[in-house]
Amino acid sequence: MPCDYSLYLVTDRAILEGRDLFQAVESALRGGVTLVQLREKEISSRDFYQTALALKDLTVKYKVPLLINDRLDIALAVDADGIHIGREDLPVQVARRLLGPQKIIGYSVSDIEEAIYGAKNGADYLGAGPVYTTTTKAVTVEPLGMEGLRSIKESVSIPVVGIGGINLNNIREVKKSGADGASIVSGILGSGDPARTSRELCDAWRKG
Ligand code: TZP
Ligand code: MG
Repeated sequence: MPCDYSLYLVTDRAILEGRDLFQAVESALRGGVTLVQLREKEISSRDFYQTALALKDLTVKYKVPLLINDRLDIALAVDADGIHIGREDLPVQVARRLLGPQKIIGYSVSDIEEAIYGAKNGADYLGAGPVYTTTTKAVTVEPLGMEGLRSIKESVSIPVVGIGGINLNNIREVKKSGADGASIVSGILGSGDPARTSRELCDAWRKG
């Protein structure tokens, strides 16, 4: 089944500042996010598993795929729809061998060389970033900007989603640069009303 990457929510508890993760994600799902990635960097494997299990129920209810950041074991344990990995995680081809052909594998890239590597080794889509400056993740590379995002998109034939600093003010630019979707953390979870913000982001993406 083809995946709709257009409004891709990535979770981060720090952004929630104590607000409930499930309520925030459900709100974003009501607003129309098309894909959800559970990204946890600081919890135990058991807590990661329990969170993933509960989020799986929620995403199934809204018929939206759930991807797991980094952890192939957690993805397999909860039968998630796939994983999102980067160059410090399992190699893409190994993840593909373990997950099989049906699961979605996303790969993080910041330049054309990494993009070609990911596409060649079996990724289904690329997360290209940071597109703009962001404080959500400590990044060492310069933002790609529109030109960088466009050149990555043109270097591969698989879908490319932009990530990093995307919000209502710039999501149209991301679409114009040829991306297949916008991957967003703080632009949705940092909003007091994720449903409304997601609805507005969806509209902005659709109308271009
Ligand atoms: N990878 C590259 S930038 C980033 C990740 C996970 C963080 C994006 O967060 P935000 O809040 O949408 O800028
Ligand atoms: Mg990773």
